[in-house]
Amino acid sequence: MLTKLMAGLRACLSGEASSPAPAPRTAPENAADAPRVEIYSSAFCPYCIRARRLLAAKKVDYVLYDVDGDYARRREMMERSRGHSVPQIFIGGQPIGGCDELVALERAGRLDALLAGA
Ligand SMILES: N[C@@H](CCC(=O)N[C@@H](CS)C(=O)NCC(=O)O)C(=O)O
Repeated sequence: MLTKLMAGLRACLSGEASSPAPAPRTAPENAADAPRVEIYSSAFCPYCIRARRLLAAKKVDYVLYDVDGDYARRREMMERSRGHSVPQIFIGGQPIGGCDELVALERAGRLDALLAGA
């Protein structure tokens, strides 16, 4: 248990925590029929920052849920995603996983289609 916690902490600290996440986009630039993108996130989580950067680079609007200190929101995240780490990302209501899964979809050339609702 302690080993797992330490590994998680190390992973967090070894990331890009020093650079801030981009602000969530507020101007709705997604196509009107594009699926809703939601991300459960924590302020100092490098995986969250990375995932949000990727979405921002693609000019994707998303709904951001900050789970820091919000136990109800974190519980909702765990129930919806069946995951316990942040970020947890949903596209069109479907859980796609965390940052690694988002990046894997991008590398596989499948993310744009998902974001377009194809
Ligand atoms: N593979 C995951 C790693 C995410 C991760 O380790 N997040 C850390 C925060 S930086 C976390 O939530 N740790 C707590 C836990 O795993 O319960 C991803 O790509 O999203």
